[in-house]
Amino acid sequence: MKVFFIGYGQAGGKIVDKFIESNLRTGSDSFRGIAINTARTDLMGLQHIAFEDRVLIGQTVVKGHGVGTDNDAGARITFDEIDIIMNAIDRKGIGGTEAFIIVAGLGGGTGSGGAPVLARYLKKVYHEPVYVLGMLPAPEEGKLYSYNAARSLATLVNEADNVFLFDNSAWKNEGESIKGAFERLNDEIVRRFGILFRAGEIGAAGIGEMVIDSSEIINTLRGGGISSLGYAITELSDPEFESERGIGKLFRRQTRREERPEDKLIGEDKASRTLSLVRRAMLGRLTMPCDYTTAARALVLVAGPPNELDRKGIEKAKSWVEENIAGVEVRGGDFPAQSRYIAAIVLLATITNTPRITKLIETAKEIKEANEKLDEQSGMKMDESIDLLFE
Ligand SMILES: Nc1nc2c(ncn2[C@@H]2O[C@H](COP(=O)(O)OP(=O)(O)O)[C@@H](O)[C@H]2O)c(=O)[nH]1
Ligand SMILES: [Mg+2]
Repeated sequence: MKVFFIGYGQAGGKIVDKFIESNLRTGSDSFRGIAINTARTDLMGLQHIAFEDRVLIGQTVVKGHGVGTDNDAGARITFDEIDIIMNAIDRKGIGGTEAFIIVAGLGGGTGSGGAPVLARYLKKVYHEPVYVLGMLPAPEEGKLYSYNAARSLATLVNEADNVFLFDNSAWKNEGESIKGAFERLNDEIVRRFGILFRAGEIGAAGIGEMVIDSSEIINTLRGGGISSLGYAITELSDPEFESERGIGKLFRRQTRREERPEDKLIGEDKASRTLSLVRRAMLGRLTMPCDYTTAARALVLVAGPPNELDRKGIEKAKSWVEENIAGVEVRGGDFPAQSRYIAAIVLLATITNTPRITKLIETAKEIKEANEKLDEQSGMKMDESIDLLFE
């Protein structure tokens, strides 16, 4: 799929920077991207997004120093300077774009407040779907971050065509600081969503049996709401490695064959390997932990060397996913890629009943009530401005 990324705020910019890097590394032309921020230093820290594609907004208001955790300010500045942003997108050129993806951390200020406003404008101006890839804050970041994330998410599900979530708190390790985890988490994000967003790309690795095209991703996401992604890989045995071994080759080869049935996978075996990989992807840790049985639609994608993938495995995996989710629409295909690994992703689209989001909304309500008490005391209304923008 040809994707136009807009990295909004610090987290968004860093992650889009990595998507662009992966594009440069693989020689693909599927991704293009720009970064938008109120903080100059965040933009300066990027490495792969071209300088002319880094857009500083709110200069007259915050003078390049960012909005902190004030997502009202993030929304207002975006609203006031939407022309600057839309011009930057135009200048980059949207030719061939099949989807816009706004990437933002939902707990902060610039991305949290700005992403919903930008989503609304993009939808007004362009026909292509507008998706958001949002990162949820960890509770330890503080209640204000949860509050921001809840407000941003509530608005985003109305403005965007679908919201992919990644829950920072589910992905950081015990004892690891959230800041220390970001590099690693960003790699996990780009690895998973990179496969999904690249699906349908015709690469050097040949033609797959069942290559999916962008419209299948778009149709899977049509229900809107919130979506989550599962991922698993398996390593293929390496025949070159084996032939490099000298003495005892014969013996070793025989035992290896017994130990590593993957060496000679054919037909049925290949299919069950695909099925078990897809099961691992869906039952393992999802980008947004959720009850997969609530998903309205799903998409299964298996990436690897074409001779290791087969139609039957993907069909089996699709049926298995269909038996396990709420809806009956399960799409799927393969993605030829020259690799020592086979990777599977399962997109669970339009999920409901996520305890993490229920918790987030509870925290937000507590804060809202506390704020209202403060408002009464001070005679000011704190919670009006962002809501006003969307009435
Ligand atoms: N996964 C991930 N999350 C991040 C990263 N940086 C910040 N975040 C999250 O995003 C939220 C917003 O932070 P930030 O992007 O700095 O805010 P903004 O610049 O005002 O949009 C934080 O509360 C974190 O939960 C990052 O590099 N990776
Ligand atoms: Mg920041």
